[in-house]
Amino acid sequence: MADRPEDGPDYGVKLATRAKTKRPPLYKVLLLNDDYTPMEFVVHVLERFFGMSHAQAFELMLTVHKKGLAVVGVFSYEIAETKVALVMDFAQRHQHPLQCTMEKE
Ligand code: TYC
Repeated sequence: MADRPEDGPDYGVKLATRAKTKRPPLYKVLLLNDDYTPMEFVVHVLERFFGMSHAQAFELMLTVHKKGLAVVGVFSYEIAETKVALVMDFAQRHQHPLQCTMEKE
């Protein structure tokens, strides 16, 4: 503030110059390996719910099979939550123990 008496007292409060735009947090959706879910079922899940090609889905399924888990995608909270729910529901309806979870990035 300029030091003109007509401005009143200067309390030294710094005015914000820029609006703070915080990016919303992102969440990783993880697929976990198990010994019972058929490989073809996992490939189908990846194609159906994550828009992967057959080749991409097969490769990621093999990564989960070998390493125990893999990140399937990164999404906003709501989208990640929905994907996890859809996968878990689909697996349950087909009586497979496939597990899908989410984790803050
Ligand atoms: N391990 C399973 C099998 O040998 C295949 C599998 C892959 C299961 C990925 C789950 O997320 C998974 N049939």
